[in-house]
Amino acid sequence: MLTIYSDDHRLHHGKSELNDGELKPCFECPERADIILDAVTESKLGDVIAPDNFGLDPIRAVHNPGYVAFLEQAWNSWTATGRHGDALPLNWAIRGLRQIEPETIDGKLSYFSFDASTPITAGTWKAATSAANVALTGAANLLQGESCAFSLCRPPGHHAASDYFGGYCFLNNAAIATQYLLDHGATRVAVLDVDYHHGNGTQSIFYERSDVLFVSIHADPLQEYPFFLGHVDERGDGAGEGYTANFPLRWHSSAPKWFDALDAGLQLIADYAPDYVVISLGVDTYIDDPISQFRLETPDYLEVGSRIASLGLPMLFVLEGGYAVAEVGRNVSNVLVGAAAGN
Ligand code: 7XA
Ligand code: ZN
Repeated sequence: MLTIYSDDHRLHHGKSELNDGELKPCFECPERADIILDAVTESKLGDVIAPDNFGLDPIRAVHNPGYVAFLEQAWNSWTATGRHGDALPLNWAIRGLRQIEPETIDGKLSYFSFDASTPITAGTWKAATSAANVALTGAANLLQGESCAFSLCRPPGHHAASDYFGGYCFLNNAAIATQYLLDHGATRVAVLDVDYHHGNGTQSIFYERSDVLFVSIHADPLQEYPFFLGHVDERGDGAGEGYTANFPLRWHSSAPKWFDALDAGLQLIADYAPDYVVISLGVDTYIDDPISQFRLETPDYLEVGSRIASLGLPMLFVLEGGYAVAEVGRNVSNVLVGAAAGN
């Protein structure tokens, strides 16, 4: 299995996020990627390569150009106002408020975001575009015949929609890779999101399309972040009706219950018969994850990988969440080892 990685992820290092009513050190930190890379290397999964640069076109194929321009400029606009610390939004245009893009950076941060957990720093744009290139390089290798690749993306992506950021995500790496596969010969791609949190960004990007099947297993949005998407009755719209499948599970759901949902999701993917499967790989389903409430344990991740590989399809794993820093490396590498063994 090929791994794609870039040191550029270190350029994004937020200081704090709003959590439990306090500004706390960001859970999504550079150390995560370093530890995962070490575990992947120790597991002798295969070559680790640097990403190619695909430019902005594949990013603009998924994200609104105005949003991309905002992200590119955000740090400069923020510091031009005399601020030096990380940029965070202050309020949001909820019910009854108008969706008109403001002129100032503070207004734009609010307009283009949905939480206060996702600081923009000096290196965020460079790191986010590099993560997109890491995902795209994985996709390009699949198109060239590779059966399985791991894009070690940081910052993650699945909460980022066409025109908003949040949940530690700026550019939707999995969606960008998926669109690239479709633009280069694939007819159908399945996205399987096994992160603890619902992939609201990915769902909304592909919600009205039948060329992407989006399947997600996640904590019930009635209880858990991102709260406002991920219910079972969200099944797609228009041409996309029937091409979104959500498996929300209650807090503290057992591992067997989680695996039942995985099997049901895999059956949908098998029936869809896609050319490729893109897996949004979060391991914040882990029992000791500091911000999550599921119960998977380290050996379970081998089984996650081997069940996904049983589809017998080319697979691109794209890193999302997982914050139990001491175990995140082994948990991710176990999925990949399980997938490689079953491949
Ligand atoms: O998959 N998404 C994540 O892991 C990020 C969840 C963000 C929660 C925000 C808590 N302050
Ligand atoms: Zn997550």
